[in-house]
Amino acid sequence: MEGILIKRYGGFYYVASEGKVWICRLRGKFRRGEEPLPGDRVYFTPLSREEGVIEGIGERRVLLERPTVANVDQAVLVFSLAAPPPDLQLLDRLLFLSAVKDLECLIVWNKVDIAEAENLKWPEVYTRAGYRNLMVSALTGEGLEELKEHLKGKISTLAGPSGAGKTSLLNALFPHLNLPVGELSAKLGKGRHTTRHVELLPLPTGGWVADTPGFSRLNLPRLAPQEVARYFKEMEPLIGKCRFKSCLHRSEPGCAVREAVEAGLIAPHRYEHYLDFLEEIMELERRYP
Ligand SMILES: Nc1nc2c(ncn2[C@@H]2O[C@H](COP(=O)(O)OP(=O)(O)OP(=O)(O)O)[C@@H](O)[C@H]2O)c(=O)[nH]1
Ligand SMILES: [Mg+2]
Ligand SMILES: [Zn+2]
Repeated sequence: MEGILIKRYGGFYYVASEGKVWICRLRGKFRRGEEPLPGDRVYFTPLSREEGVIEGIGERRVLLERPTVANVDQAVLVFSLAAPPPDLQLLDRLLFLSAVKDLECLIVWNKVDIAEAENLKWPEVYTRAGYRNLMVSALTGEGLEELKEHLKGKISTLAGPSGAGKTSLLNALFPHLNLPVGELSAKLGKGRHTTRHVELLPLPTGGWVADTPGFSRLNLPRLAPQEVARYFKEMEPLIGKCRFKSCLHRSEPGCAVREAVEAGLIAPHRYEHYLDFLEEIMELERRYP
């Protein structure tokens, strides 16, 4: 039979097929690192009415490492407008990595009900940069109908820091799921890593959404330094417009990217993050040539 792997837990693989979930083990032939991941199509032999053995994996279109999930159509990046305040460096990393993987993104700004005034500008800043944005509240329900529309019929993964409200949003959208939600730590105002496993949940509107554990660190991939700007949506159209073909948009004269920053067309923090990522990627090249 064929199915979709929705969760790995305690050495078992949960496979959805023909409207139910099969608890499977792996056939012994799988090597370390070649095991199926949530989102993979798998082939299995039923052993009873709810158990089976996984025999093989279908072709993998996309593989994300953080969160670890395969074959998603889009990443829904959940950040909160207060408690915890949005970590824009992490957001820009996620946008950058998704662009490298050619994966569609949707930024979801949660907790609009308690948003700090200075954070209300971010959705517009990112819309101007060329990204899709939604402002929502899992608590009041604001923006949730629109979010539901975006999830319909697709395989999506949530991603973002712990405490941003990923699980709360799923509960608010689909109350029958009844997923456990975490408290914020009073001292740090951060989440407590309540969701511990990636799990694909079937949507009543068709499609799947993966709830995932929050994280705060994300490494960059190896890339040529000249490629970095291409994965910032607002910089991409400027490529080739600098005086020098090899421009890295740092302090070269006649740089179209820097001119756009100075003219207020590129948000200063985005340019700062560009410089950070460039430096990090060049450091990788120096260390592991
Ligand atoms: N005021 C307000 N609080 C919210 C909202 N959404 C979530 N919260 C609270 O934020 C806290 C964290 O929510 P979770 O849904 O567990 O966050 P998470 O992103 O799933 O966190 P991890 O599973 O650790 O990655 C909980 O105390 C929620 O009640 C919202 O829209 N408004
Ligand atoms: Mg969670
Ligand atoms: Zn330049």
